[in-house]
Amino acid sequence: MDPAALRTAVNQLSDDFAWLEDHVRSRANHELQLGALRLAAAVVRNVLGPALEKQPALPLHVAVVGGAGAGKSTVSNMLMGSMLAESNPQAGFTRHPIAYLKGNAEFSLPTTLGFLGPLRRLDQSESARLDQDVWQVRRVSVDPDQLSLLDKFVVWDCPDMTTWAATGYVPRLLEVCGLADVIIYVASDERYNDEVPTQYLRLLLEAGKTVVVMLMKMRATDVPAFLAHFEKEVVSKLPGGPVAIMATPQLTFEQLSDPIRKAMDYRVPLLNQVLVLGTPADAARKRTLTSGLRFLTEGQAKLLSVARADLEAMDSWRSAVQLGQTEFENRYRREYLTSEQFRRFDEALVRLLDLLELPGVGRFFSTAVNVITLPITWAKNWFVKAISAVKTPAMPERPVLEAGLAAWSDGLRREGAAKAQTHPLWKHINDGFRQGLDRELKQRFEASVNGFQASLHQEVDRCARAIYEDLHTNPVALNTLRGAKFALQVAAIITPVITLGIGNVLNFVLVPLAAAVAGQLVELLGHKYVDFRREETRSRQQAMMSAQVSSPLGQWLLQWPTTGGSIYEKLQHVLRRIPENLNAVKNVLK
Ligand SMILES: Nc1nc2c(ncn2[C@@H]2O[C@H](COP(=O)(O)OP(=O)(O)OP(=O)(O)O)[C@@H](O)[C@H]2O)c(=O)[nH]1
Ligand SMILES: [Mg+2]
Repeated sequence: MDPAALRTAVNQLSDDFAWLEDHVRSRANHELQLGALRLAAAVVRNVLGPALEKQPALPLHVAVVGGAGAGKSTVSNMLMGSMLAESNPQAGFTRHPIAYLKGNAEFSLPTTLGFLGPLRRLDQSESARLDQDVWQVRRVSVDPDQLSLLDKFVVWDCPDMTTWAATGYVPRLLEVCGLADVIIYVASDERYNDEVPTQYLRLLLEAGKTVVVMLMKMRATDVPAFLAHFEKEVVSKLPGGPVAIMATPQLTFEQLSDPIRKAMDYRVPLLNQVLVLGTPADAARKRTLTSGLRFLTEGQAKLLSVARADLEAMDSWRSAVQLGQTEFENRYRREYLTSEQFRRFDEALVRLLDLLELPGVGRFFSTAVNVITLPITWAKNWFVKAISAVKTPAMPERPVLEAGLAAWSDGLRREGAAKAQTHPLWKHINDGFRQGLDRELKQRFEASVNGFQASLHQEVDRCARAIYEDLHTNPVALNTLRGAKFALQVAAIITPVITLGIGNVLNFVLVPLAAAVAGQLVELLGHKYVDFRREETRSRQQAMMSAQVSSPLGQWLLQWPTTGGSIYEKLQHVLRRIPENLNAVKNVLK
């Protein structure tokens, strides 16, 4: 794949995740899944994108996250060794991500298009309280004699994790989480197992992020008990786990204002832990990339499951359409085809029997036989007429088809009305019927039925004609059949004569009778053959109707909600494209 195509794949991927998120935003109880989609898009933009562009591993990114007022800005200050991050008693103070970068760093932030997605970089320093979709960079001067992270890492102080409401600052937070190589999850003693931050922690672990937990603000004597408690109450219920759980007891004001010298006991272990995770940098970045890809590919079904309700609604629409189609086809067979006699075949039978008559002088024989069997044939015809029930004529074809269509369409309209409240797709269908979906269906039906009937008449005609024309073109078969018929009649005539002797008066009765029976036998075979062909034509007509009328209508109905630029068309598109693009990107990166 060429670089331009890859770039397109990455852009489409992050756009498609964003579209999906937008698509399900209005639904209730989807917040966690929306968060996962947002994180997925952020991983695509900030990890996959730079990797494809072969951006260097440095700088690595450490993001400091946690509940409101947990001590994130305080931990950020410990990490960078200065007081640049505003820690504030007001919970929810930090409102946008702030990147702390070494003042004279040899590295720079990624230059990939789409880096940090929808967030705008501020040109100048602003208060951490600025509540906008922005991020800013603050430069930190690093004392070369002190242990520092900033030779390798950018430290990101983030807004809190106390809500999933995507309308506020949550997208800013998740954007940086997607980027991060290491995440420090901060929890303070009073709220260490709050539900929402714990849900975030779970998501980060599910996404394969490398997480270090830092517990804050407890009394020094409580540290062991607190660590054990966190392990038992929170970590044991999570998938996988953080790489380390650390604690910083309540610091004094002096310690907070000079973490390098005065909070060394807590700062140094934390720095060492993060540095270990970032060494070597290439391996750390590779880990971020691999786990990001795993999250996106193995977790794909879960990520896309937000669209499950849509897919279920589409499935139930498909079932309703197919059910209607089957009933339409059955009705056609039941009400029309089974009673349709195809008169052309009766005519074909006459012509077939005619063809079996002997030509030339043989005609005299046939005529003679016909004459002597005439009274018996009359008697038989009269008898058959008397006992056979009057056949009900078939309903004309078109009204049957029209009634079938009306039932199909009505059924779907009723289903649409009944389910309109259950899912937007059904509402869309219900609206469609209100705006004339059934009229459009009828128009399509008319067009296809006209085409079908024209081709049908030709087909029935061809089949009926084939019954005798085939024999015309095959003189060997024709002569064999004629010969067989002749032999049968001769045998029927001479058998009584030989048996009774030529002078027996009974011959006057038995000879015509035997000749008539032989004639009837031939006629019966002809009937059977023509009926067989008639039945064949009936099946073929059913198949033709299905191919030319009911199937195209069914297909059109199935597609209807997903065409014409509807969101369901886009949804199908997105659900198909995400796996394709992921695969393409994965194949290049693995
Ligand atoms: N004395 C003392 N105060 C602390 C300690 N850790 C945090 N605090 C205070 O707790 C308050 C909240 O800390 P922050 O670091 O601002 O917390 P945060 O997680 O960044 O909060 P938001 O940005 O508002 O979400 C601040 O007033 C801090 O000074 C500590 O160890 N000792
Ligand atoms: Mg803060």
